[in-house]
Amino acid sequence: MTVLDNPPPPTASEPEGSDNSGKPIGSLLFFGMAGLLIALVASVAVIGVVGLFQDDNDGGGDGGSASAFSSVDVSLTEFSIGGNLTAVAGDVSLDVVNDGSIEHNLVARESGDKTPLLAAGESATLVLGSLAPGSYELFCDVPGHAESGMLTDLVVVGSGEGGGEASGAEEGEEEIDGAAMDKIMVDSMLAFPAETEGIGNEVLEYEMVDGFKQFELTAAITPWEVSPGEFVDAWTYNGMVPGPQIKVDLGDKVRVIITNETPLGTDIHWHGVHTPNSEDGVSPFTQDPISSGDTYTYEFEATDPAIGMYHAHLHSQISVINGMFAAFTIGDKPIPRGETISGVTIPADLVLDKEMPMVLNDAGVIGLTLNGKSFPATEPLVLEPGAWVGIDYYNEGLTAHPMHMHQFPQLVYAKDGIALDHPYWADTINVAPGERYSVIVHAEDPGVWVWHCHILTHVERETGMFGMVTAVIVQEAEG
Ligand SMILES: [Cu+2]
Repeated sequence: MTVLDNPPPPTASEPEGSDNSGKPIGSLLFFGMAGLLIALVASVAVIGVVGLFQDDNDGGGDGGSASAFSSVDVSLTEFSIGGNLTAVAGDVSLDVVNDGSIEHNLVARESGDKTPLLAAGESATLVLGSLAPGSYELFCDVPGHAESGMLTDLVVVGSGEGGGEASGAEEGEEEIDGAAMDKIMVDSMLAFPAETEGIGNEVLEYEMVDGFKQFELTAAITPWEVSPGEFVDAWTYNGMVPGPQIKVDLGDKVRVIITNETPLGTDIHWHGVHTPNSEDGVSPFTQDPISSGDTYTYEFEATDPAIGMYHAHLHSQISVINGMFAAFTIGDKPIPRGETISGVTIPADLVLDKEMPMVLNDAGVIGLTLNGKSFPATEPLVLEPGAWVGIDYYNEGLTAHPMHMHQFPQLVYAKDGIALDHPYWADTINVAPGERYSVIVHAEDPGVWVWHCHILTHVERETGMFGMVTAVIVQEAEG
């Protein structure tokens, strides 16, 4: 269901809803994203014009000629395998370029042939030998990458075949159907915002027991709808991705009881939170692993302010990237009220109209996501004009993400929960794994303002927009 199909009435009293954005959203979103769209069409066009050609001496009469030779350009990015992945039966080789920002390789499933691990910008040729018509699976075998999207098929057709995408490739060049690609992209964008089951980051309730704020967590593998209709087996705390937020006050005594229903041992590390060494959650150094089926209790006093995270430490490359991560906050955030930064004065009596955690991930079964959801299932930030909003970025993934907000500068006032002596305004904030950046934004201008990771392959692929995109939606002022 798109917003255009079924616009619900705007509801001024419920600015947080993801489905109250009203009829103009689709068209506004389209124009707001026009730049991205153009960038995508241009980049895919480059990828699309690949050399699917045959030797001159393949005279056309002999459909299965062994002289046919296809060289196919393949582009590796986080996390997809791009290019016009078709070839003519005969000798096939792949010219593989790592256009991403981290290491990848390319493996042919059937033969096991593979390129070396390619650093960003490196290339290699993968010679596959003589291939009969059929489908040949290609993937990146860096752990987690195939699951995140780096899995595709090379389609090999007979040289006399006219079907499919190879039909226009007679004289060595593939025709690009630009209108069809435009439609795929625009349709994918107009699906925003889409509803899915499950919302992460719910604030976790506690009980007061023996003077402790006592929180309970269950770690388990549970279904999670990452994008509309796409359910994955996520590793979750209390069934949600990101896990529930824990918020306590300075000086609180904190008790967290975790029951481990995952098949692996686990622990909880309080990332960016001051604790006694015994509570640091790094088995086997500070505790034994919490075996599958066991329950374990952490206790510490919240002695220092924190804008932190909690996540598993043992087997983190499985459990964390698959969903076991969440926000942990101690005390008030050090917003620079009354200060003037680059000529802009923050009101001394500023009260935030809304706060939003923005947890980034890019790997495992969760993949490229904002708060556990891939576009168009990402939640928009819906605001009244003139609203002040606080956003805390947390990166629980494997690579950095430059988070760009259209129109509104973001005032960065804390890094990893530590107040900056010199806060600064920025429209793009590069958040590396493990980092947290805390910002406030003054959203003055109505409209749909796209908010996304600026690694463009983290937001678009040939099947349309996906991944790390959402929008700030500032509603029209009430007349
Ligand atoms: Cu990114």
